[in-house]
Amino acid sequence: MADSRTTRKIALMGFRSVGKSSLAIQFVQGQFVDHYEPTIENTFNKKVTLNKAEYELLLVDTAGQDEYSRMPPEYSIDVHGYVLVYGIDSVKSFEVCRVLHEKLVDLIGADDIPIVLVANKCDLPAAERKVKRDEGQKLADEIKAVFVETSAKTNLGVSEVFNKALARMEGKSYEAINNANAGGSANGAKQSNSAGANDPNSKGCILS
Ligand SMILES: Nc1nc2c(ncn2[C@@H]2O[C@H](COP(=O)(O)OP(=O)(O)OP(=O)(O)O)[C@@H](O)[C@H]2O)c(=O)[nH]1
Ligand SMILES: [Mg+2]
Repeated sequence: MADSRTTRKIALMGFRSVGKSSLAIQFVQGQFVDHYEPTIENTFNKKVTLNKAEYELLLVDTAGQDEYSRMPPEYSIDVHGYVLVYGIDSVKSFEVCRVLHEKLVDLIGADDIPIVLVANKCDLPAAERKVKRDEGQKLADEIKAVFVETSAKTNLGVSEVFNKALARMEGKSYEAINNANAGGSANGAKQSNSAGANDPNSKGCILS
């Protein structure tokens, strides 16, 4: 069993303005900030539990990248998993995720990298959606990533992203976490259930 101070580092990456910081802030601080302030680099930390073991999650909130950005070598050191984010209203941001994955494979030299692919801004009206859910799922399958649709604005799927990332890094299934937490132990769920099918904001989004 992991000791109580096990630290796991997750890098949030993706094109500019897709909501990386908003996802981190929603997960850690439980709030949504409407105004946009480009990130240089920021870190957040939060304790979470997996199978009664406590982990310190360190989130590295990176500056937005594009297809030409150099992948900083430090993102291969001490980073245990990656959250690649695109906005469902931006095809460009979706394509950048594909390129970032290629760059990560080159940098790390392996293709079994723990990745969660996140389709953010799911609260936007259907008319603004430019990337279909199926396209997101297909890319996730191609890069062997877990796929989650989210809204940092409504908190849809946000905790699921980080819990699934941790489970993937630890080689455990997300269902195993749910079962472990269902027992109501004191160390149990720190996951929001607000992203479930009953969430009125979840309309149009199906969580994987
Ligand atoms: N509607 C909606 N807007 C969002 C969502 N997430 C983020 N935004 C908005 O999108 C803009 C960019 O959000 P950020 O979280 O700063 O994006 P970022 O990816 O961190 O941007 P960079 O740091 O420049 O790479 C802000 O105006 C947010 O309020 C979401 O889920 N839904
Ligand atoms: Mg940011």
